[in-house]
Amino acid sequence: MITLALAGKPNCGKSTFFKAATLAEVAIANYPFTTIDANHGVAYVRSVCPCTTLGLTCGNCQDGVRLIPIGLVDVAGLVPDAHKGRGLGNQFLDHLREAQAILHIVDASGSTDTEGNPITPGTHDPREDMVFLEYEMTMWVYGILEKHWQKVQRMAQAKNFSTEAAIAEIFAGLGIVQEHLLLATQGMKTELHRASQEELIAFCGRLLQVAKPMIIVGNKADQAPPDMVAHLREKQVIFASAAAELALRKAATGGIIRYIPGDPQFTILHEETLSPAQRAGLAQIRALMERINGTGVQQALNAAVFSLMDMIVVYPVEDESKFTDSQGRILPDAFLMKRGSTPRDLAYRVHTDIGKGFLYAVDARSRMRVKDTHVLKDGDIIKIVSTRK
Ligand SMILES: Nc1nc2c(ncn2[C@@H]2O[C@H](COP(=O)(O)OP(=O)(O)O)[C@@H](O)[C@H]2O)c(=O)[nH]1
Ligand SMILES: [Mg+2]
Repeated sequence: MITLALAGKPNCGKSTFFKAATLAEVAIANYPFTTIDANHGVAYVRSVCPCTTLGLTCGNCQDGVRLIPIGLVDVAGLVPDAHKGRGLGNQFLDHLREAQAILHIVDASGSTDTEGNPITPGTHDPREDMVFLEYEMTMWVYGILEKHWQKVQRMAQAKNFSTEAAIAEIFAGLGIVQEHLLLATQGMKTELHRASQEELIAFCGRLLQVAKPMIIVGNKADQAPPDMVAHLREKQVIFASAAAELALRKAATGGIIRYIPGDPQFTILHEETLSPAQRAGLAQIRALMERINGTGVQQALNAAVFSLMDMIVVYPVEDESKFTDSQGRILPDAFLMKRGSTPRDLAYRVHTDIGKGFLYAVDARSRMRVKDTHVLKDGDIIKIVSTRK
C-alpha cells in the first residue's frame, strides 16, 4: 500500500489532520480499522468510480465517489537539530522510512514558533519552516552517508566498484533505489566518491527530492492572514483546515450533515436539531470552504498521490462482461499504480503467480485484447488472462 507521512514541527496540526483523514464514515471491507496504532492509519484518496458511467451500482462507492485506501503515518514533531538527535529526532526519521511521499504540514496562521510554541497569530513565517524541514532531512541523510563514507572511498579504489550501488545499499532501508541515485547524481561535475562535503550535502538534498517527494500543506487556513496566504500561494502550498475536516467528518458520522471527504461543500440534514453554537461553527466552515474550495485535507491527499506521485487507478476484474470478480462482486478492487504501468505490471500486482503466468489482458470496456506493452490509463478496467490462478 502507498504510504504518506505527515511531517512538520510540533503543533502545526499533524495529529488533527491524521485523525480527520483516518476517520472514515464507511468501514471499507478490507480495512475495518482505520487506525492501526497511534501513528499509523488508513486514509483514502478520492476518485470517480467507473460504475456510474457503466450504469451499474457497485456497492463499493458512495454515489460514484470511490475512496481508495492508502497508509498514513503521523510523524513525531520535528524540531531544529533533530538530525543531531534533539527532540524525537530519531523517531521522526524512522517514520519517514515507511513513506513514499511526504505531506509537510505548516501552520499557515503563523501562530506557532519554530519549536511549535504558541505565539501571537501572524508573527511566524511558515516559509522558514519549509527551509528548516528540508535542511533537517538533508542533514539526516547526510549523517547516514557520512558514517559509511570512508569505507566507500576506500572501496572506490577497486576496479568495477560502483559508488551508486554502494550508496543504494546504504539507503536500502529508506526505500532509495538506483534510479533515485542516478537522478540525484545527474549533472554532478565531480565523481561521487570524490565529492566534497558541500557537494555531498547537496547530493543528499536532491536524493530526498526524488526519493521522498513532498508537498506543503498550509494548515490552519481558517486563521491565516491574507498576506501570508498570498506568499504561500506562490510556493504552491495547498491550503487546508484539518480542524474543519475533522468537525465535518464527525458531523457526517453523526448524521448531522451530508459530506463526502473532498466535497467542496456539505449539506445540513436536520437544521432544526442544531444548537446555535453548532450552527455558527458550520457557518464558519462553510465560509472557509468557499475560500479554499473545500477543507483541503482530501485535496492534499489526492495531490500527493495523483500529482506528486503520478499514480492512476486501475480496476482488475475476472469477468469482463459483467465487470466482476469470480464471486460476482462488481469492481471489487481499485489499485493505485504508477502512470506508465502495463497490464503485466497489473498482473504482478494482483498476484506474483498471475504475473508469472501472464498471457494477455482484455480492456473490459471495449472487450478488446490489449498488448502487454499497452500503457494503462486512469480508470481502466482490465481482465488479466494468465496460465496460473
Ligand atoms: N485554527 C485551527 N487550529 C487547528 C487546525 N488544525 C489543528 N489545530 C490546532 O492546533 C493545535 C495542535 O494540533 P495537533 O494536531 O495536536 O498538532 P501536532 O502537534 O502537529 O500533531 C491544536 O490545538 C489543534 O486544535 C486548523 O485547521 N485550524
Ligand atoms: Mg501530534
